[in-house]
Amino acid sequence: MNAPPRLSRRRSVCPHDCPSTCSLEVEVLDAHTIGRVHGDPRQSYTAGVICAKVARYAERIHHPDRLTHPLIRTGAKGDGAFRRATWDEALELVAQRFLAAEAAHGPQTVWPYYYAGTMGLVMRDGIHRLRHAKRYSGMFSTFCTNMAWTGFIAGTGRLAGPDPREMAKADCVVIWGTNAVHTQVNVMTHAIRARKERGAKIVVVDVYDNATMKQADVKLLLRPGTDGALACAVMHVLFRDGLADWDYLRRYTDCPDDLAAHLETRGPAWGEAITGIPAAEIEAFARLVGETKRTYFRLGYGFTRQRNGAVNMHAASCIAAVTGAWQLEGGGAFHNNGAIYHWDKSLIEGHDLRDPSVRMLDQSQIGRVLTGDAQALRGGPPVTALFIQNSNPVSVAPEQTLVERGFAREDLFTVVHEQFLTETAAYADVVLPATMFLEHDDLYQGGGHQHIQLGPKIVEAPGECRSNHEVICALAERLGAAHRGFAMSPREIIDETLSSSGWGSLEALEEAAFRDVQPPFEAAHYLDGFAWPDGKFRFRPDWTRVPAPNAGAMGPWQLMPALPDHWAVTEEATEEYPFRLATSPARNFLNSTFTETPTSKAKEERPSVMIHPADAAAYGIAEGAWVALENARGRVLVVARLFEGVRRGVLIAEGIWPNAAHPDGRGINTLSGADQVAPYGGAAFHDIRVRIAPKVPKVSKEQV
Ligand SMILES: Nc1nc2c(c(=O)[nH]1)N[C@H]1C(S)=C(S)[C@@H](COP(=O)(O)OP(=O)(O)OC[C@H]3O[C@@H](n4cnc5c(=O)[nH]c(N)nc54)[C@H](O)[C@@H]3O)O[C@H]1N2
Ligand SMILES: Nc1nc2c(c(=O)[nH]1)N[C@H]1C(S)=C(S)[C@@H](COP(=O)(O)OP(=O)(O)OC[C@H]3O[C@@H](n4cnc5c(=O)[nH]c(N)nc54)[C@H](O)[C@@H]3O)O[C@H]1N2
Ligand code: SF4
Ligand SMILES: [Mo]
Repeated sequence: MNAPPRLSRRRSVCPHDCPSTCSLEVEVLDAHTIGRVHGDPRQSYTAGVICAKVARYAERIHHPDRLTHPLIRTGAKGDGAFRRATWDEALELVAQRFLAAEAAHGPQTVWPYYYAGTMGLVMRDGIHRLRHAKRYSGMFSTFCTNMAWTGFIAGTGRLAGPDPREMAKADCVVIWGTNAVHTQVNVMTHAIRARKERGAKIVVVDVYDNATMKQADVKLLLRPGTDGALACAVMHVLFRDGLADWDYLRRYTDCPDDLAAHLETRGPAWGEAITGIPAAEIEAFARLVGETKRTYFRLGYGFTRQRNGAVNMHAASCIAAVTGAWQLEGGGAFHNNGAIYHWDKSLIEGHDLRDPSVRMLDQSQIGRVLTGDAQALRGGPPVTALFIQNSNPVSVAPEQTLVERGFAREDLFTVVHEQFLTETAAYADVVLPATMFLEHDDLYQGGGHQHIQLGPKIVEAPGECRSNHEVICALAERLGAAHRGFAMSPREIIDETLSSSGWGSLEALEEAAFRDVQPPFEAAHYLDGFAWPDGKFRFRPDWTRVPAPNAGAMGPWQLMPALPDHWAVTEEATEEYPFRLATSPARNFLNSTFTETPTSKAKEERPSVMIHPADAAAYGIAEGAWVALENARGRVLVVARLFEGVRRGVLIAEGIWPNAAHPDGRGINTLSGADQVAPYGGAAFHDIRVRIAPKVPKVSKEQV
């Protein structure tokens, strides 16, 4: 009889783009193989709990389709025909083509493109060092955080808030516009602890009765893009009924009298007309948060993916200032802890080489950039060479019709460094195989908590995979880019970055695996004042001066309301396009990641759309039928799911499926727009108007 394999458990961090950034314990079977992945109970935010898709990570890391050696295209663009190549041949070809493109059009014709496949600071952000050294085009990141961060900072002045573990000490937890059960399961751990131990109420605000709302005591189901109206109507009631904390307002906020006066005309009936939530439910919610001072507002990203998203985030964060919830343990508003880490990224990103005159191209407008839109190109040269790490734009970027047309260009040279042959990689001229997080060393911060964590290399990568850092350094050498960071190991970079940021050494972090850097209570609750020069929370933000990660106002920012309001700039339904579509996250996928793993695919079944049964009846649509959603940007086929938990006129399509999973090859982002949301850009992925095509399309078995 064979002895069972000896298990060792190694500590790591989940690298995925998820606010939970869980501490992990990984079962290691041998130098190449892992078993189950567990949440580390020693890290108090993870508290031993992780999502199912990462618990079964063995399916992804040991997937038979992983890329294990470089590939060079032999077929037409996008058809996925490649031959095997050596690293030397592939890197030589890339360098030669990048240098030729630069000679023909100048360095800005090369566009390094990336996002958050891994959130490790070394592997994610090292690409900046290469682009600064070469003066390649920059990228203005707009997929995810712009409206949310800008809207939150508008009030507080700082991207930070009360310790997320305090959710467990709240008497009411308001989970607003985040489907935490799908997207950041640990929020539920702490919220449910508050309910169990303190009888706390859990309120969920969303546009459908999603997995999180199913666990709520109070469900607030609103129309997409109307959260500002809900927040205003709630604050109206608080002022009207004497539930506003005037001592707090006078001491800590900029213009409470103006706000109270402004809200006089924005009561529950006004709120009902805009949000669709009955006035009595708005009143009850207002009373709950007004009488429960220890209310923790956990504000998510989802409700900000609207053209008025920044205004809505700011409005929601204002409620805690009106009730004075910020003062108490378990009270206040939290979105993300980005500001507490104060990283010195100069080594990782090569800041000493930065040239501020180099153009920044909008990540979400990649379709427009690649199809030669002069405005998107900022009047500069065409992009003729792309270098992609950590992102799958042919699936995740809006305006997919343009994106694919751009990637199909014969005069575009595309390099994709990937773990799988994604739909983006299938368009590449050169594909390079990438390591996964357990196969390289990296450093992580928690967005939804307060830990710095180390993810060391614990298994060998398959085949010839190389890490992002290795590829960046190898390219730098061939492209004549010089910086001392290109000659350092990831461990050396981690050590120096930790110490220059004031967080000790690699050795110390290695021993502990993570470090809790929660700021003191007074600072986290802004008891010493908010992070503006006068220390006051801003009800009246200066939208042009909100410190945002990227400079320069965008979108129709001049039209933004001065005080919290319903700002009617969303892609409203019309007679021609009578439905509002949100493209909410699927539980078993993470953006387009995990769409390759068998269990996730099986659990999600098919690309589908949730539709209210009365709307379905009006169109003669039966459960399980294929329907075509259309707008001015294109058309997408999905399976209808009849669902009572969505308002009439609203459609929900969960998940970013591969385009090829849709019968005619058009994915959900065919329908989303890439116009820049005010005031600092961003993509409105849940703010889409569509119609249901009158003719039900015929879908043959082979197409599915
Ligand atoms: N399983 C899974 N986990 C994920 C991801 C995933 O795709 N799948 N994505 C990861 C990434 S990159 C991120 S940024 C985070 C994001 O995580 P979240 O903060 O949860 O944001 P979203 O996933 O965009 O959407 C959350 C919810 O917002 C709702 N919503 C849409 N429009 C509105 C609105 O106008 N008002 C309100 N109140 N709600 C609205 C959606 O229906 C959805 O239920 O999750 C991460 N985790
Ligand atoms: N319709 C719709 N579209 C959306 C959204 C939505 O809610 N609805 N959400 C948007 C949001 S919030 C975001 S953040 C974006 C996400 O967009 P992306 O950042 O592009 O996210 P993923 O689709 O997860 O793709 C990440 C890719 O990186 C690869 N990868 C992972 N680790 C590494 C590594 O170490 N090295 C290299 N070279 N590659 C690696 C993975 O294999 C994967 O293919 O999508 C956006 N698109
Ligand atoms: S919940 Fe998020 S951070 Fe935690 S394991 Fe899952 S994907 Fe990773
Ligand atoms: Mo995201």
